Amino acid sequence: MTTSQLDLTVAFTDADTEILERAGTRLVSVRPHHGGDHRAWFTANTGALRSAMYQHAAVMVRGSGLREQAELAELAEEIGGKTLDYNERSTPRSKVVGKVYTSTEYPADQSIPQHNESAYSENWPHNLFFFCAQASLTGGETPVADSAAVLAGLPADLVSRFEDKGVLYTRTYRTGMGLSWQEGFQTEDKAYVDGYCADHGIETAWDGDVLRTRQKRPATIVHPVTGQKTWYNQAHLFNVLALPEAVREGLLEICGEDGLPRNAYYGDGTPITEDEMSTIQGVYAERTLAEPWATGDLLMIDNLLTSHGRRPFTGDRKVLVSMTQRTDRP
Ligand SMILES: O=C(O)CCC(=O)C(=O)O
Repeated sequence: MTTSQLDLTVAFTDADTEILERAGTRLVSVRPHHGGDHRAWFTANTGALRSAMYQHAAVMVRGSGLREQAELAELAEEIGGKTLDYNERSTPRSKVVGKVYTSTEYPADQSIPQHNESAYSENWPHNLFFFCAQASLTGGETPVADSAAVLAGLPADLVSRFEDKGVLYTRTYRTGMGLSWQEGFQTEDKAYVDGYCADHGIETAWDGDVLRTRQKRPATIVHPVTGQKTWYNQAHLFNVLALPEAVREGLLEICGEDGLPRNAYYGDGTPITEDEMSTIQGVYAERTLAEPWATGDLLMIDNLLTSHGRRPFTGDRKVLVSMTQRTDRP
């Protein structure tokens, strides 16, 4: 990783700014001198924060001054636009207050692979605001990787196959393994699920209380403001090959391929090979930048331009998230 002072630094007022870079991924670390009035600092720097995110940078505001959990959604709304509920879920998260959620609740000794939030859905957020309410003892970073740099790093033939075919996401919702449909869609009403799926291009098949879905989505996206094309999908995360071998084999034995909680293929149903998976995982690994959290830090990212994940950790850790959608979304 290298450190540099780019033009971006001049954009922030009353702050020390450092830009960290690794293989096309940038993280702007900003330490505000807000003199106790952190909200005034955020208001004065809203334009700079937005512009930094558009320049493919994740922005880490050190010592943000946030005190109340609800403040996270207020700030997110001020900077990013309308705050969103976490719908069409793929991971467990708990609502803390209003549009503030815990980040994905996942075993502490495991990593969460890089991903663009909800890229498997039509309802993805533009911006993510992660707040560290309690830093872990060790590890627990939220790594970021630039999604245009990831696209540029992938072999052209793999990208063109994915762009031609898209990504097919398959899911089986059942109680006790992965998410139930009630948790995934936040309802007790099957008719609501059918309506939502019909409106969002998701095929459904019910078997009692077990729901299987299939949805095809693009592998890349063009950012509506910057015009940049990025690698924007969760094929490498949904694919069963992402799981440790023992877990994968156990799941396949119990559920069969058709009943896996989640899996991903090329859009025409062709399998994604082990080689292709390791190519994608390798490109992410080369471009990932992970900085330690301190309690009180706030990480902001443009979800179309920057992926995020989570490293294993020890000790208590509490990271909250609010997600927003630009109100002028095309
Ligand atoms: O806990 C974190 O740092 C991020 C977890 C995550 O990947 C998510 O909530 O989408």
